Amino acid sequence: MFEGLTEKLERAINFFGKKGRLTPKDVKQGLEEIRKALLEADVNYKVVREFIKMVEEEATGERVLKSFTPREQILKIVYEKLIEILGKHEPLKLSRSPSPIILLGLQGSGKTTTAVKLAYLLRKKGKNPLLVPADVKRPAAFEQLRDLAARYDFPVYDKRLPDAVKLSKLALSMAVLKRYDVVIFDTAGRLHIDEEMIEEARKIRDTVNYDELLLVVDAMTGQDAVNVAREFQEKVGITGVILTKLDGDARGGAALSVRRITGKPIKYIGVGEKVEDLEEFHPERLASRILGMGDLATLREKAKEAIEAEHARRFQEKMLRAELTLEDFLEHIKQIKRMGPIEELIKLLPGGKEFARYADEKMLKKTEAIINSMTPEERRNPKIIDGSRKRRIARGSGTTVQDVNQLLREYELVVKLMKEMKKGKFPLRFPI
Ligand SMILES: Nc1nc2c(ncn2[C@@H]2O[C@H](COP(=O)(O)OP(=O)(O)O)[C@@H](O)[C@H]2O)c(=O)[nH]1
Ligand SMILES: [Mg+2]
Repeated sequence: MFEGLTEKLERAINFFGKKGRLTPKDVKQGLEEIRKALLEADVNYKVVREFIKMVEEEATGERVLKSFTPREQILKIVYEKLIEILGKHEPLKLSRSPSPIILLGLQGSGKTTTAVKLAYLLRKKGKNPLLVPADVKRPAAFEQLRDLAARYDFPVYDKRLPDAVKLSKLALSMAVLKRYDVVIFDTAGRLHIDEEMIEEARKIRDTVNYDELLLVVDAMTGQDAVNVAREFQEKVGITGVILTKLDGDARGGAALSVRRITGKPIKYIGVGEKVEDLEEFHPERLASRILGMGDLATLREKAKEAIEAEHARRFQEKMLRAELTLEDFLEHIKQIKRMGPIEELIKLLPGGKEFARYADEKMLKKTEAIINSMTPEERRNPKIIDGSRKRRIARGSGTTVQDVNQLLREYELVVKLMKEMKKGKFPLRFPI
């Protein structure tokens, strides 16, 4: 996947490694290399321009971490900006039962294969999908879907009608009746976009009250894929894109351009011919693949360490003085949250298990609300929090007195652990 791009970007990024300190001129020159790498990978020129601008602003800005070499800094920035350009992960919308999902796209883009792949992914999530061959013109299209689906025991709507719109309508009623919870429509493609195809897509769009109208595009076709996506977006309107054949020698241009050019999210990526070869799109994963993993893992580690070290130092100081306030407690929990893979870090924490619950988003919000409803005095000296204060705090934070009690108990537990640690009862395992 993206070998050419990975190699070229690596070379461009290594360019920054040669220098001890970077001058603005060095930065310009390095960026020029990155720009070339992206253009050669067939990334849309507007997207390239935007990307370079984003990287440049960040690279010459203040927010650079001092403990990083210039090469590491640029790698980090490029990684973050790739993620931004690729766009956010947006889960498939399944708002009702059955949820209709329409697949559109040119012939050969991978619609039929993707329909079955999607059914496969959805079944793994406990769904019961029905496949609908809405390409009524080519008998072979029906047979292809039927045969592929049969291998995995997926039900296929098998009524044959000359009208794709009528067929879609009937299939949908059948899905309601038989309680399928997702209906995937595999529509007719053409070699090129033409009016007839657009018209049919619009009709099906207007007939089926869809949850998703997904365009399947072949990533190997680079900017052509992006142009097709733009045209579909303009003429039919889509809710997202599925990029197929990213396993081949796709250069990366389609993947990196499609979100910016169409404004629509990439929802899935096809990474092989097999039915198992469809993945949910996650920008970090794709960006990691583009940049090569090993390098990034080291970088991530280092970034984490740099941030942790500072936080840990302050936290540790307070701990050793055994004067952790509720504010510190909250900051500490937030910090853990920010650092990602919670489980790993939890293990390193003093009183790790007690903290684990706070890593949960809801719990964190609650804790934050409770602490925010306290007066500064209460935060510094929780001992003064009596019954009436507890009631006030609970009311103010939209929680219950039990919630407040629980937080205070856990805080006390941590303070106790700290004291024990101070006495050397169990060893400090820092950072964090
Ligand atoms: N390597 C690879 N091949 C794919 C992928 N998705 C589809 N294909 C192949 O692309 C060809 C066309 O796919 P098909 O589903 O028939 O496209 P449709 O005409 O849009 O329905 C088939 O040979 C598929 O096996 C993918 O993600 N990777
Ligand atoms: Mg097909």
